[in-house]
Parts: sequence; C-alpha cells; structure tokens
Amino acid sequence: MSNDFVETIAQGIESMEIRGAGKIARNAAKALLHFAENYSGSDFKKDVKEIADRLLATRPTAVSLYNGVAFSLKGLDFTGSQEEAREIVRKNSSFFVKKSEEAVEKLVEITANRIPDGSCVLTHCNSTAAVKSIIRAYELGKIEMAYCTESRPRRQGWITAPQLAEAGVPVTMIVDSAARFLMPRIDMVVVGADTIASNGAVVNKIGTSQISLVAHESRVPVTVCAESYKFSPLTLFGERVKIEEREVEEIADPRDFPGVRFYNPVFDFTPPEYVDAIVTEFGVMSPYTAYELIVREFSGEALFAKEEVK
Ligand code: RI2
Repeated sequence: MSNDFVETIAQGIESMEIRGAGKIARNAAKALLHFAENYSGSDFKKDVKEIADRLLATRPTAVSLYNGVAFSLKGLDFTGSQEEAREIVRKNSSFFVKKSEEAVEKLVEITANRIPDGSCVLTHCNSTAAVKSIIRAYELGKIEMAYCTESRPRRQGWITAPQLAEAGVPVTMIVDSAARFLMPRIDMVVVGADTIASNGAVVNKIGTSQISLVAHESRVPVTVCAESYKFSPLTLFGERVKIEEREVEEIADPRDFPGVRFYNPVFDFTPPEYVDAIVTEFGVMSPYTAYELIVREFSGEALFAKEEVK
C-alpha cells in the first residue's frame, strides 16, 4: 500500500534532500507515525510492514534507519486488534523521535566538554551531532578555529561551514586533500557516524578513514559523535555493513570524459585503532567496547531500554 506522505519522505531520503543518519531515522519514524495515525485500510500489520520495507530500501548504509524502523515496529507481531497494532506503532515511533532528539542533545554536551580549551577542531561532511558539539564548545569558549572539509563529492562542507559561521564559530573550509597538511594545527577531529559495527569500526562519510589515519599519525585524537541507534545489532553475528555507491554524476558528468569510468562509494570504514573515543548519549566510550553497548542496548527490551514507552 503506498502513501503520499511516506513516499515523499522515502524519495526525500533517496535524493538526500533529507540526509544525515539521525535525520533519516527520525523521518522514517515520522513516516510510520503518520501512516499509523491516518490508516484506513483493513490489514494494518501487513501494510505497515510494506511501508517499513519501502523506507528501508531508500539508503543502505546508515543503521540508524534500520534501528528507527525496527524500534517503531517493536511488538507489532504480538498485538491483537488493528487498533492495538496502530497504537503500538504510533507510540513507538513518536517515542523514537523524542528519544533520538534527546540523545543528540546529551551527547553534544558531553562532546563539547571533552574538547580542550583553545582548540582548533576539524570536522568532515555534515553531521548534526558533530556540528552541534562544535557550536556548544564554542559557546563554552573552547574553540579557536573550526576547520571543515569541503567533503566531495556532494560538498556537504558547504552545509557545515555556514551552520558554524551562523552560530558565530570562526570557521575555515579546506579541500579534502588538505587534511594532512593541516593536521599539525588540529587539536581534535570531531565527526559523526552512520553506523558503528560491533568490532568498533566506524562507518562514516567517504574520506573519514583517511582523515582519521592522518590524525592517528599526528597523534591528534579523533572523537566520533554517535547516538546509540547508530550502533548496528546486525553486525553482532557477522553481517557486513553495505557501503552505498551513488550515481557517478555526483563526481562529474561522464559525457565530458569519454573512455573514463567513475566510481562513487560514499562511506568508508575507520578501524577502531584510529578512533580515540565514541561519544553517545550515555557518555564517552572506547570503540573497542562497541560490542558491549550493542548487547546491552539491543537485547531484551532493546533500544532506549531503561524507559517505558508511553
Ligand atoms: P548526523 C551523514 O551521512 C554523514 O556521513 C554524517 O557524518 C552522518 O550522516 C551522521 O550525521 P549522509 O546522510 O546523524 O550525508 O550526526 O550520507 O546528522
């Protein structure tokens, strides 16, 4: 069963009009909430699962999308009446949106406090969690300069730089390939995440692993801002994180380069040895403890375990 509101959100995620791992997850949950609230068909359970599949098919890498959808449908199979089924999806999805927004606010405060006074920080791509953390650190008087990469191919640095500038943060944009030259000036790299695997590998926008490698070489700490729903329970048993490949036109128009092939993978893996800390809404952790967090948060009562869904 298709639905206009859901389809608009699904297409928005596919086209990256709606983007950022957290926003993707919240928007998918909002789509399910809207579907549950406005449903007038006769087989809600079947239809909502179809809608969930449509949302999950939009982008493959950020596990936040999977977690947001899975949380929204939690308990659905144990409901009786259609009303009960709609109610549980309604409650779960609105709870997910609220808790995920709170998680960002909590981790922002923790990350900002971790940034040393007088810091030059470097961020990559456009992560709400990382940008808000840098802005908060600036409000606390800790930022001398925020550097951001252009982030090819989609240039999400063009989103990050004005967001920082509008908040009053002194900001300098560099091209991605200037990261190593710049690194001696940097006190901390602060990035977001799309997925964190159970072995502590961080999946984030393409180029993150190069920057982290260079930071590691220069003994510059890398802090990853990632709410708990960016951790992947799917990787506990060896499922691989699928790296999205997008259309090559994001790099260049192939018609301008006869005989040339293009390749556009948009995420990469940063191994845990290049990550100093992951900040979640629960606090600061080593990437090597990702497994423990996943087991704790995604078993039994699962995500956002300690509070009742109201
Ligand atoms: P927040 C983005 O992916 C970037 O890779 C960013 O670092 C990550 O999601 C996390 O973003 P894309 O949707 O959830 O731009 O912190 O491909 O906003």
